[in-house]
Amino acid sequence: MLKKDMILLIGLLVCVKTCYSLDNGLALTPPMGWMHWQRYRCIVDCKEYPDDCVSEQLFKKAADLIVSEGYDQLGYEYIIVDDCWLNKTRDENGRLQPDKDRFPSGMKALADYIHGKGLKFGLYEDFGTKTCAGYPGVLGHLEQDAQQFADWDVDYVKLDGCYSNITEMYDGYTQFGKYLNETGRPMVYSCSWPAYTEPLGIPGDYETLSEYCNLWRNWDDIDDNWANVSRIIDFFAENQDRFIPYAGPGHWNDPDMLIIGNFGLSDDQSELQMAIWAIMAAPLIMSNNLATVKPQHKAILQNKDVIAVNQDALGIQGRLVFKKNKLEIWTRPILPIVNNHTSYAIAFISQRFDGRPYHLNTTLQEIGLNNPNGYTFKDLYNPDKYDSSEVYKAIKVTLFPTAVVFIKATPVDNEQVPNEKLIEVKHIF
Ligand SMILES: *[C@@H]1O[C@H](CO)[C@@H](O)[C@H](O)[C@H]1NC(C)=O
Ligand SMILES: *[C@@H]1O[C@H](CO)[C@@H](O)[C@H](O)[C@H]1NC(C)=O
Ligand SMILES: *[C@@H]1O[C@H](CO)[C@@H](O)[C@H](O)[C@H]1NC(C)=O
Ligand SMILES: *[C@@H]1O[C@H](CO)[C@@H](O)[C@H](O)[C@H]1NC(C)=O
Ligand SMILES: *[C@@H]1O[C@H](CO)[C@@H](O)[C@H](O)[C@H]1NC(C)=O
Ligand SMILES: CC(=O)N[C@H]1CO[C@H](CO)[C@@H](O)[C@@H]1O
Repeated sequence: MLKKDMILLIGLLVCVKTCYSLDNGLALTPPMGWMHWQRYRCIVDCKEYPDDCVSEQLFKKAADLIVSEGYDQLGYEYIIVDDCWLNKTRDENGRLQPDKDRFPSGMKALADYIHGKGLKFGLYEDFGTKTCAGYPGVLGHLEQDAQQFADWDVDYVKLDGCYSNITEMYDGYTQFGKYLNETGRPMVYSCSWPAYTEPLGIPGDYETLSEYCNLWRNWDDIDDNWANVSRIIDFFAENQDRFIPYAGPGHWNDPDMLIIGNFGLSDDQSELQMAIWAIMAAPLIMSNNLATVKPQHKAILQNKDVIAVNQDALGIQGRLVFKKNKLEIWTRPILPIVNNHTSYAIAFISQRFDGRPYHLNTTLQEIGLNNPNGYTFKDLYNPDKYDSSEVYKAIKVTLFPTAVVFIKATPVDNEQVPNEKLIEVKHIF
């Protein structure tokens, strides 16, 4: 079977439930970029915090650093303004206006600056009477605000859900999506709707979300600590059968921002967040100070192999396949396809805190990797670990507390191997 047909077939299998998904041509792979919220919150006092307040300077500096530090070359492209950019009142014509002390040049000028760097511009609003921080929400102005965003050359809209009635969210989120579409300007549409219902025990309407939104926040906000990362991973694992069918090119589950490069995660935990976000086909939206990210954290954020897993064109969200004693195995089917078998990203993670190492071993078949000829391995954080001419049918890894071993397994096609004797099939236990 042609590789192209195989991709299509897998695509169809994945979209059984989502064949009416949003078609604005955007977010065919999970969006990548930078957003201010987790790191900078709602700092509006620019006298006291001139370098950290939510102002046009902050976003211009982020755009500069995305380019000068080479993040743009890896795919990070959206510079997203979260809450606290607005004036507390609309103008005399009912239009949204930015706080003119902190955004004196206006939003169109900021969009132009960001576009001038070859990047894209994201902007926050809220379906409700007010944003979470108390600025004007879009309720009562849906069409006008969608048009305003288009007029400002916005490329990505995050629509939050504070100060709104959850029974009105179905109509609100779908209607705003229609108005965005009617502007004629393609804008990625990020919906926070399920983040307001799931914590109340009300399952998100992922069928509708995938028809109207490019991504949606399934759960609570992330803070800068391991406990939050761990809770999000557990929540997505517990609910994976509900979430995974709706992920695919153009529409993604969003477990929230990458906090790598801040204060709360160890080096191992940073590798782990990046690996699991890659397995989950999650948007890679950093929220950090790009000027002070430590070199080892920058290397994680810029790991090409891990980003390639996240951005894999099959667009299949991976899943938890094994869990015992807080040791877990996650897998995600990815390209290339060899002999009708996909490759896989495999993340072995420990959520334990006791300092001792734990061995985790499995045959590849037990975790769903069925190529009879075996697989070659690449350890994505330790690329020299495996010799690419060796073939494996099983694996054993050593895990330390809250750490990850992240492997790419590529199926071997024996017919293409010139000298079978060169290949040693290994069972490592
Ligand atoms: C907010 O808008 C009001 C009314 O348009 C205006 O008088 C005021 O100067 C604005 N304040 C800021 C900080 O933008
Ligand atoms: C929420 O909206 C529904 C439907 O419009 C309405 O019946 C209900 O009273 C509203 N609840 C609140 C608290 O406003
Ligand atoms: C609007 O929706 C139509 C139908 O899904 C789609 O073909 C078109 O690309 C969308 N346009 C924009 C600007 O999102
Ligand atoms: C993150 O931790 C805070 C407390 O710091 C908590 O309120 C919040 O619910 C947590 N979020 C998640 C996603 O677990
Ligand atoms: C590839 O897989 C498909 C779907 O499982 C199957 O129909 C087809 O016969 C397979 N082709 C080969 C060459 O094994
Ligand atoms: C976690 C795990 O899979 N451990 C297994 C490793 O292999 C030994 C020996 O076959 C098993 O006893 C463990 O259960």
